[in-house]
Amino acid sequence: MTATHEHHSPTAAGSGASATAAFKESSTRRSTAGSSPERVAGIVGDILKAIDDVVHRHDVTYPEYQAAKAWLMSVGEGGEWPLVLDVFVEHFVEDQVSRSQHGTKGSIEGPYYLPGQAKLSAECTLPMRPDEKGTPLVLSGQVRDVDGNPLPGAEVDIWHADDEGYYAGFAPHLPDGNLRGVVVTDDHGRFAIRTVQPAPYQIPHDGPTGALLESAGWHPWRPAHIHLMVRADGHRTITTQLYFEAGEYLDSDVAAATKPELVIAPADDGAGVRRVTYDFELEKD
Ligand code: MBD
Ligand code: FE
Repeated sequence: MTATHEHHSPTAAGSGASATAAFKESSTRRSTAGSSPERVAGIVGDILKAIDDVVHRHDVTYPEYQAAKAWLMSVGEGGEWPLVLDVFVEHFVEDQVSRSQHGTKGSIEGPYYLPGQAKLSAECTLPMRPDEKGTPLVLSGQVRDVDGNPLPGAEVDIWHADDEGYYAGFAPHLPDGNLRGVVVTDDHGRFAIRTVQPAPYQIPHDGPTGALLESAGWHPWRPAHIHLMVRADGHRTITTQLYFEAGEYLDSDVAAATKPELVIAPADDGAGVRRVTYDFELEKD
């Protein structure tokens, strides 16, 4: 079979299982620091009260309760909890955390971050297939602290979907590490990353998350985006995403994770390469 579309569409269950495994591997995400019985009771108690409020306001019936229960079970069985939570809930948490964050705006991490990617020098091309499709894109910029001092040796950890909207590590046809890398800034804190423009991302529609979207009449799309995690010693890591001006679904992101400050406008350089600069500002720990 030739390298065309259908045969390599990853399944919801496949990418869900990969996302679940990736999350479980990262122990740093499960710190219980700051927890106490009072805090658990307060937070969980208020979540239950919010559900109570919804049940009353919508006069929820037993069949609806049983349908919700069946759906929640299928989300677990399909390994789609990382997807469901990061699409529908993470943006609330990110919004709250960002209130105490200075410098570059953050956005949600989503389910497809994989640590430990290839370290690349400041001026680099992301790992890609020899025939990688998509418009060439060069993202360059500088990492600085909030006082404007450059941060040499900072890490720009970048990952994004390919020209068909698929992520390496979550779609079996893609080589590991494709369109992912950890770029180390130069002596002036600068970087220049060559890659290809990602396509909008469609939430897998053959599993329970897709079924919910369909039942609610909501579309399954995220606008095209590039994920970044920018780290420097002694500074607060920024997890964010960049979006493209005039991109489809910018105003209706199913994951509600766009911010006007994160929209870039690459310009064609006359040789078929789109170029854009974006600088990152990190606050001290
Ligand atoms: C993605 O690529 C993503 O960024 C989010 C937040 C959810 C699902 C897929
Ligand atoms: Fe994404």
